[in-house]
Amino acid sequence: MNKPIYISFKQNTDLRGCLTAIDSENILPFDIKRIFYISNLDDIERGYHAHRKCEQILIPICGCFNLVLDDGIEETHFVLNQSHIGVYIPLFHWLKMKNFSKDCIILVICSYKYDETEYIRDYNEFINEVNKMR
Ligand code: T46
Repeated sequence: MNKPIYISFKQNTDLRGCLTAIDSENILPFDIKRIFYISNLDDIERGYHAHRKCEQILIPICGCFNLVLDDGIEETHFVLNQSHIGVYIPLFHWLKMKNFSKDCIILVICSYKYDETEYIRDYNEFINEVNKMR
């Protein structure tokens, strides 16, 4: 099973501002099939699911939030507070997102189309499936 990791993207900063490029050929562990972004976040936690087929990279392009990833054995905590640093989420990792700043916008890069049947939204089912893979 792949491990979650921080991924840093190159920032091009000059007097005009900052441009961050996400180059799938050089940096990403998968081909991009879809992107979406999450904004207008409240204090309510999001996530509480895992993916069977869709790998993802989450990037806080504005503001900050906390991410917790659970591989069925242990939780790993990530602080996402820089617009050029994201976290790669492998398959079969239960994810929770919380502590969003008021200005937070999360860009999500995906390896797979939106398909509700590839989500695992029940934690006991997640544990059962992960244990079968070990
Ligand atoms: C994830 C985290 C980081 C769509 O119609 N199309 C889409 O491409 C997506 C991603 C979602 N939806 C619908 C499904 C739900 O009715 O949008 C609604 C909200 O989705 P959800 O409750 O899953 O939102 P989050 O923030 O808990 O999770 C989302 C993604 O769904 C998920 O893939 O890993 O962001």
